[in-house]
Amino acid sequence: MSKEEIPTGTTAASGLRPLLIGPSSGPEHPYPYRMSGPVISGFGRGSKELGIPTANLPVDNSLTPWISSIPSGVYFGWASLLLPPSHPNYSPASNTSWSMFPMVMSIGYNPFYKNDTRSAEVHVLHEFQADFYGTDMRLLIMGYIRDEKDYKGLDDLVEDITFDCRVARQSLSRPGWRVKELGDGGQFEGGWLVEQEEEKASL
Ligand code: ADP
Ligand code: RBF
Ligand code: MG
Repeated sequence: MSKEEIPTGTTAASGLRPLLIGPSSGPEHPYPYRMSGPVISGFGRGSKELGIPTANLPVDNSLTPWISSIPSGVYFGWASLLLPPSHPNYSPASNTSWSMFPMVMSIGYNPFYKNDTRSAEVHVLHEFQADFYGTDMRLLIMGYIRDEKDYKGLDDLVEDITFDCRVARQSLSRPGWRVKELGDGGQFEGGWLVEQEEEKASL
């Protein structure tokens, strides 16, 4: 079997890194994982000033039992936001109230900052004109990029995160990884991202 050539790039702290994750056919077991919840306040470290704002989600073992057992690290996939009509970026896909975007995220303890609680934070690969705290977010986590690392300085951390963003964009642009619901040739079944919430059974 001939090996496919995988494009690479380099960063100062991590050297040679692959730009594509997984086979072109699409994500493999156990992916995708689903996660959802309201966007909450994070550590308030000014990630936004670094150009890498992260929308934090509650880490709740009862809602997402798998979260305690998956390795800490950097993941990528799709984020769906239920933005209110008053938000400047309100522009849902057709037949739904949700808007979909590619994303990169970190799950873990941020060794560079030595957190003592496990966080899940998502950098949405889209430029927003306003914050969206409190908005419901759904995630389809499609794959794993790398382990979380400690860094000598903030510049190295930011360079690796910027590279993660390139990996996510390139990996998700393949038809087997792009969600059908975007309507532009994607083949991956992402219906859950845009489903209306089931009517709550009345008690
Ligand atoms: P916090 O510490 O409260 O998480 P951040 O500096 O990480 O603060 O900023 C996160 C907030 O920025 C998100 O909750 C969201 O409202 C907003 N935001 C704006 N653009 C983005 C984006 N592209 N990805 C994620 N969050 C964004
Ligand atoms: N924090 C770390 O300590 N080590 C990491 O390797 C790391 N990787 C990240 C990758 C991505 C894609 C994102 C969104 C965050 C990552 N973080 C990591 C968390 C980062 O330290 C946090 O978002 C800070 O608030 C950025 O200033
Ligand atoms: Mg954050």
